[in-house]
Amino acid sequence: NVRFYQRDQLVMIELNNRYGQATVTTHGATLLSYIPAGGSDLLWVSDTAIYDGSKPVRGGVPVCWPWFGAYDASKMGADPTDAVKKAHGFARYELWEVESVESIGDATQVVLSLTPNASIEKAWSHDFKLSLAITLGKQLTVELIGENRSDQAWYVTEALHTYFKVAQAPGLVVEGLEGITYYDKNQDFAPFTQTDRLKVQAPMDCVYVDHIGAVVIKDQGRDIKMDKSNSASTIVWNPGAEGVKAFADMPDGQYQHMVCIEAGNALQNGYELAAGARHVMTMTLEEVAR
Ligand code: TA6
Repeated sequence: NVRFYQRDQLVMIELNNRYGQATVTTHGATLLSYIPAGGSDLLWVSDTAIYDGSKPVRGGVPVCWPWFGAYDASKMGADPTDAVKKAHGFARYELWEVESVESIGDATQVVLSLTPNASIEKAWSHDFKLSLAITLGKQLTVELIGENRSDQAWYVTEALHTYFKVAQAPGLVVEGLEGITYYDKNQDFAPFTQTDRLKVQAPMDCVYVDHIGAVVIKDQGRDIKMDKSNSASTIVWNPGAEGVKAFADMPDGQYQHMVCIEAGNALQNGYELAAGARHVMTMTLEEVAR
């Protein structure tokens, strides 16, 4: 119930069992598809996504680590390397190793890992191990495990940058963020409070902080639940009709059918990872009955 195949330059790993199907590529450890048995894909991938390894595949669940968004030298320190700091960290640009593929009861799990290499060392000077464990069971569980293998603490921000496939993004209702403070990137990160259920705007680009619970996406004909642990931020992004034009790997109209709702630790929810310490952030996805 595990199949390896090639798509253009990328290696794909497809898990299949009684609970459905999940596909991940070793490039960036990006999960690209999750289809619960009898259902349809929860994840969106762009029709014009690039599979040649030159950039992250646009869609699925890119891994943003060890920083989310732009590199913040005030928090993370002036790194001795002077290379350009890629947006959302380096992990999603790298080729990961397949560490294990196994059955756990009736679930199927694949674990991918990343350790320093020549290209990472140009962008970040610390020793680490980053792992992503994807478990296809009754729910889909994604664990992002960061380990500090250096002799000093460093600061981490991160996200599982999940692109959900939805019938209609503008106006889409998302429950679970009521009462939460968010910072709006489209308004210079000004703070606001989410008073009611969220109705997704296109465009929107907001980081909800100190939010530890689940969200439920009220898609047409189905509810999608995203739960998480050790994640204190939830990020919601849609580029909108104008913004989408800046993305060469996203056809203009498709912003209407995707929304990023991300489990993360961003802005003030970043944390120090002590020398020798390990941090596990978990996200679970499932379709729930109405
Ligand atoms: O998570 C939201 C965000 O940071 C947006 O600001 C937007 O730029 C998006 O991610 C996509 O980023 P990317 O680097 O993948 O083009």
